[in-house]
Order: sequence, then C-alpha cells, then structure tokens
Amino acid sequence: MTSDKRIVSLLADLFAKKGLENIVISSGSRNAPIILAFGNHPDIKALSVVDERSAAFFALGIAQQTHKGVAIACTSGSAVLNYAPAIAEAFYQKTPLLVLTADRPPHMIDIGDGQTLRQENVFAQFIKKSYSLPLDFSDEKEFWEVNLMINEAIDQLLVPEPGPVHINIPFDEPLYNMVEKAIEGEVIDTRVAIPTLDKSIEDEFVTVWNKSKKILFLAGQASRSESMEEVLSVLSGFPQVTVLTETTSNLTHPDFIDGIDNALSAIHREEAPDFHPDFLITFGGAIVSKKIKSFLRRQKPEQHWHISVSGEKMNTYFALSQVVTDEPAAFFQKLLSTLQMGESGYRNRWLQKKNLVDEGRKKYMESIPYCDFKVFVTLIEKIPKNSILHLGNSTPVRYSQLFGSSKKFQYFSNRGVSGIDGQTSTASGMAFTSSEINTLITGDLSFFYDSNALMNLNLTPNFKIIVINNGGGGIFRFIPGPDTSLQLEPFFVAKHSWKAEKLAAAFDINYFKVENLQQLEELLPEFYKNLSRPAILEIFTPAEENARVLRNYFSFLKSISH
Ligand SMILES: Cc1ncc(C[n+]2csc(CCOP(=O)(O)OP(=O)(O)O)c2C)c(N)n1
Ligand SMILES: [Mg+2]
Repeated sequence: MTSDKRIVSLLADLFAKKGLENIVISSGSRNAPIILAFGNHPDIKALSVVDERSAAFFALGIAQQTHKGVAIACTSGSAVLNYAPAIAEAFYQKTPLLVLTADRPPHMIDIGDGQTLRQENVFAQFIKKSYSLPLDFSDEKEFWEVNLMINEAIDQLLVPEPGPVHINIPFDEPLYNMVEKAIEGEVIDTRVAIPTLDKSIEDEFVTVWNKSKKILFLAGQASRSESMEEVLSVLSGFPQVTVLTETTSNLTHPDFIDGIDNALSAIHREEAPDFHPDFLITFGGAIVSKKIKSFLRRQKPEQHWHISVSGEKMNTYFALSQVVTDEPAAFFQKLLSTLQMGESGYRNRWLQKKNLVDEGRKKYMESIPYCDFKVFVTLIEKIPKNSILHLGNSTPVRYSQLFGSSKKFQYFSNRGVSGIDGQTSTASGMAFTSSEINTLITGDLSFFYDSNALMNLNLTPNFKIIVINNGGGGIFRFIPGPDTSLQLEPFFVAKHSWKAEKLAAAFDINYFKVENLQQLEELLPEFYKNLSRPAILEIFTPAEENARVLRNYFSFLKSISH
C-alpha cells in the first residue's frame, strides 16, 4: 500500500532504487502522502522526530555517519523554516540532506489559507539546488520529466561534492487516500563525469613545490581517510614540509603539528617569518583555529593552492593563487614521486615548537586547580577507545585542539556554520546509526538550547552526553572584548544556574553529576558501563577560574619559548 499521490510514490520508489535508506519525518498533515509512501515502503527506514529543527540535525548526524543521502520530511508553514539551521550546516559541511517539504498547490499560497508561506526556493542561499514538483503528471512526457527531475535531485546530493537538496512538493486534498500499487520510476544516472585535470596544473604545482623552501599543509575538517593520512605521512618527512592538522581533520601522525594554537603561541613576532610558508596547500572543510587564520592573513604566503573536488575558491587567507579540482589524497599521491625533497629547516623548526609546548603543557597542568581545562584532560584520557567524539561549538571544540589528535577517537563537530543549536541532535543521529560509543562534549548553553534533542524516541544507549556546566557561555569570559564589558554576565555569558537533572528525568535518560576531579574519575567508568539507556553526565566547573587558567596557559606557552 502507498499514497494515491503518484508523484510521491514515484519519489519513494526512486529514493529506494537509488540506494537511499533513511528518512526522518516530522508529524503533520500536509506531508501525509510522504508519510504514507515512505512509511510503507519495505526498503525505506522511516524515523519519527517531532521537532523539525532537531529532526534535521538528527538526519545530518545519520548522513555524516553513513556518507549517504538522508531525507527529512515535514508539513507546510513554519515547520519548513525550522529546517534552515541544519540545511545551512549541511551546505557548508558538505553533508547530503534531501529536504522534502509538503506544500499547498500554488494557487493556495498567499490567499489567506492556514499554515502556508512561500516555500518555493526558500533555502536558496544555502542549498545546492531546489526543485518544485508538479501536482501530478498527465501523460508519458510529463511522467518522464518528473522522473528525470527526481533522479537529478537525488544525484545532486553527492556530486560533485555532497550537500543538501530541496524538493518542495505540493499536495491537493484529500491527503490520506491509499492505493495498492506504487508508481515505478526508472533509474537514470544524471551525474556528469568530472573533467580530468589539466596536466599543466599538475606541472605548475610541481614547479612551485620544487622551488619552495617552506611548504605548509593545512588540513581542514574531514572524516577519517587512510589514504590521506598515508600520503601526508610521507610528505611530512620532507625537510621543507610541515603538516598542520586539527582534531576535526581526523589525521594523526607523530610528525603532524596537531596543536596549532599551542605551537603558534610559542612563536614570537620576530621569529614568525621563519614559520610563515612560501607555499600554502589547503584541503578539507572548516578550520577551527582563529590564530592560524590571523597568522596567515598577517603575512601572506607567496602561493596558496586549495585542492577540492568541486574546485571551490576558498580564499580564507586572501592569498589564493590556484584552485585544483581533484580529490586531494589522489592528487598528492599522483604527484608524490615528482615532488623533490628540499634542503630546509622548516619541518624541524615546527617540530621543535611542538615538543617545547607539549613539555610545557605537562608542567602547566600540574599547577592548575579544578577547571574546564583539567576536566578536558581527564576526559580525553578516560573516554573509552574507539569512541566517536562529538564536540560542541564554543569551548569544547577549542579545548580539544589543545591536546592533539588521538587515534582512539573520530572527531566530529558542526563547524560548517558553528551553531550551538543542533550539536546534541546531530550526535544522537550518528549514535543511532553507529555501533560505537558516541560521546558528546557540550557546553551548558548549547545543551539547553538543543534540549529538544532529548524529545526523540530513537535515542540509543550508546549515546553519552557530557555537559560541561560553567553557568553560561564561558567562551565570552575568555575572548578579548566581552570580558571587560559591563554586559558580560547578562548578555554575553547569559549567566544562569540551570541544571540538566530534571530534563533528563523528563525524558527518561540516566543522569550523573560531578563537581570535582576525583568524583569525575570515579564516576566515568560507571557512566560508560551502563549501556541500557542514553546518559547525561553534568560536570559543574567554576566559571571564573576557567577563563583565568586558559588565559594563563597561552601566556605560559609564550614565556617558555623565550
Ligand atoms: C545558534 C547560535 N547562536 C549563538 C551563537 C553564539 N555563541 C557561540 S558560543 C556561545 C556560548 C555557548 O555557551 P556554552 O554552550 O555554555 O559553552 P562554553 O562557552 O561555556 O564552553 C554562543 C551564544 C552560536 N554560535 N550559534
Ligand atoms: Mg558554558
């Protein structure tokens, strides 16, 4: 059985035939045909999440894990607009989200009908492509047009790079009628082959490489890639090469500089020219470190090349010289044998800084009281191996950078647009589809903001939420500007004394809390042992101490390098 709306039964048919599996549906009436068609399809897994904002982030988490398109479907009106934050994140983080919004027929828009707004093209600024389906098809030709359009919409989710696609679908009443047989679509491959790279660009790359004495690779956000790790490990052995990574780049090797802010804090103004690259090579998504952005913008590299499949012009440092349209690991691998090793002290200079700050950090840690910094050290050490680690925006994703990348984790964070509005939902989506333990480390404001993530019957026991409750947005006590403002506590920090305990009880989630390091160390095994329910661990930390310790940390690194 399926909906009698032929358009939507065709859509569900092609969705399944093209190998997509998951749809997250939010309750509503206008989207009833979508619910009937997808919900009854034997090869489609339909999940129900009521809050559209959370549902879209939940789907984003599934897509991040599976690397396959995941659909979301909602009713008409403001429900649609609640998808916007996750769509923007999917767009900038390059995650395939198929957005299905039910609508009224065009003649019913802006005439005073209920739960209606202008939905066509509503996500235009941050969507790969928007489609509007007709109400029905009347002949063979129209059928083929719709069939082609749906094929193309689904293919667009992944090529040339992944991202969100919107299909707005008008439905006439009655909405709930069923028929026995679905409309069968025909699968068409609409993907266009990526043009092969112009050989002259490869030659030019090699020329620039061979005359550069200071070559800096900077790896943006990406999921784990063994081929990238392998080729970069070889290149990081070249004396003129330094590889900078962040935890969210998911690349580890002892020769990579994996604590960018640590190392940069120990580089003095007068020695900075020795560390500046003459050839900067970037790939991947967002970079967390603000320090590296200002370092590279202050003194620009002579050459900056960005490598990506879509060939986007990512001019982050206002020095972009060339864009290479290729898969980065394959591109480096292809050229590896032609890249010369140069004589240079560049690699060693960076590695010396890394060693210096690593030693310094150990010393510094011995001297500090209980605070966010210390809590983080314990968490990184004690969170079980092979965990997927989700890092909330604000300080969690920044603290994680200070302790280097560990092979024992895969790191995720919504760094596409860095919102605090959906990390819990996203992490819960990934936990849903993965067999590993998924730990989210989030700030209190971010947690309370996305508390509807808990209003979800699909939460799984492998989902562990660690809330670092420092009574508001601790980041604003640290960054220069708000820290000296009279508005600091009410408006920037948004100081509060809320606790997560009763929220956890409302949604039947195990709850633990700690207020010092000893309690934390004792409780962590129990928190992870109980795998029958998802769980929240709330860690209360002293707000003012946190900022002081972090500020002093960077001053300390500066001082030891003199
Ligand atoms: C949707 C959204 N609104 C506002 C912000 C701005 N913002 C960034 S961090 C932050 C504070 C977060 O506080 P918390 O989650 O407690 O983390 P902490 O700073 O204490 O680590 C705010 C409001 C944002 N990034 N996204
Ligand atoms: Mg906080």
